[in-house]
Amino acid sequence: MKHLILTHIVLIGMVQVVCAQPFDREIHDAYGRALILHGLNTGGDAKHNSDHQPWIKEADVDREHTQFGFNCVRYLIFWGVIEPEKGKYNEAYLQEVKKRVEWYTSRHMYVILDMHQDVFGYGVGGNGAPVWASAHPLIQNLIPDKWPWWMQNLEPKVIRSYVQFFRYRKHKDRQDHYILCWQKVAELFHDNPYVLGYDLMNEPHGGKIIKTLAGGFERRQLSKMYERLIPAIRAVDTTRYIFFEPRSFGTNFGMKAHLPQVRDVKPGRPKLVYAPHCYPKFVDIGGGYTAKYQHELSKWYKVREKEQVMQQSPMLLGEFGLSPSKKGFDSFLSDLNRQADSIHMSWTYWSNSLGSWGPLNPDRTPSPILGQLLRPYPQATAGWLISYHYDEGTKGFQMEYMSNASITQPTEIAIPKSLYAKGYDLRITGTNQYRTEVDTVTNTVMVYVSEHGAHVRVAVRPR
Ligand code: 9MR
Repeated sequence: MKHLILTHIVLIGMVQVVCAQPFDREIHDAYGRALILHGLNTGGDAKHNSDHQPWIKEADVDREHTQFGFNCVRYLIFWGVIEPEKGKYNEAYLQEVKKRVEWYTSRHMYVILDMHQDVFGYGVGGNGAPVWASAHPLIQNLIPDKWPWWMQNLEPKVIRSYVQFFRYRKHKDRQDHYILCWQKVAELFHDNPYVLGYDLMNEPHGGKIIKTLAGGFERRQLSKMYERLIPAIRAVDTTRYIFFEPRSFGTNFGMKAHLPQVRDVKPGRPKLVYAPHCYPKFVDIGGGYTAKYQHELSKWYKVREKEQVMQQSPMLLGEFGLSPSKKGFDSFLSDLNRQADSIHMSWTYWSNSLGSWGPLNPDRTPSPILGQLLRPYPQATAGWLISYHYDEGTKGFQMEYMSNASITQPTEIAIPKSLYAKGYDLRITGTNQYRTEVDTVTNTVMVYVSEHGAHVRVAVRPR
């Protein structure tokens, strides 16, 4: 839905002029439908697996598509695996990525390619950047292993590596190669319509904590890196979406970002998506979603909504997740989902690796996480999506939209079968010029409305 934003109010004497500027709150498909994406990061295990691919087989992808109703994946790829030696590309790895990407796209699931990194890269105990792009690999480790993994970012050699990467004028070749690496990926995927886009850098970090928290990193370095990278990707690909993240440190918790508005350079409407992560303090690393920390989640949302208005882009919550052993994990996921639905935010859960935080146990049976992620949602809306809502208690689902009859493809709603053991009733009001179809393989309901501008209401109730 076009989101009307009051961008500025100009007072001229007693006359108040309000300038409004519209932006798309949702990602749109090639037919003009508003998309809501639900899917899984795939997967954390790829960081450590010898082939750097996630555990999945094609049958697992099929199960996500048909049984769980997911319509996308955030697929991890790594600069250091693509370009292990400076200027030499690992074509075999890219072909293996392509093969797996096609497991999704052949099923019309959307793929977001995430250039992943944690703790800078392979040369300094993390993953992401190639060894050759890191500084001082031999400086000794100072941070104890038992501390949370992201504390490794305090290692001097890690700090130095980030600082050098983002100090462009002095160490140009690091970013230049990162950019070439993205061009290589874009060349491989730009003509696959179900590759939705490119997540430029997972959880960017500036190295120096004070500078990072104070905003200098995002204002002067990260945004400049994006200003180099986005035109380079656009030279190869003007049709995919570009997903960009703020700095991770603090913003994952719910602190505000300092990233200036990121701009696209393609002709026509920009195709950018703001893609922050949500790990409110101290839910996943502390005592869980207890009364003391529940407000941290709403705080996170408030901050992100403001930033979305500034960024003028749809939002994807690229990562959120926690262990099902944490107190209140289920309320956390249900509160998070409710708020995501209320602002039409797409999401990808961290991550689908088996066991631990994953929705499946090591034997591939559902973990308690899965139940919290399965819900009806409007995957594609042929018109203006006004609202959608799922009540986990009653299992009732409602959505409202304004039909656009010039869109040839239907509105598609995922209705995971496992939620409705005895079936469900579907009620459509607001128009009588409609027909529905059900895809019994994917459990998707398709609604075709031939009336233009009808205020359509769809309701699903369990039998
Ligand atoms: O869950 C992941 C954990 O097992 C790893 O040790 C760690 C370091 O690689 O990364 C964790 O995943 C993080 C992801 O890569 C980036 N966003 C936060 C995730 C959860 O902490």
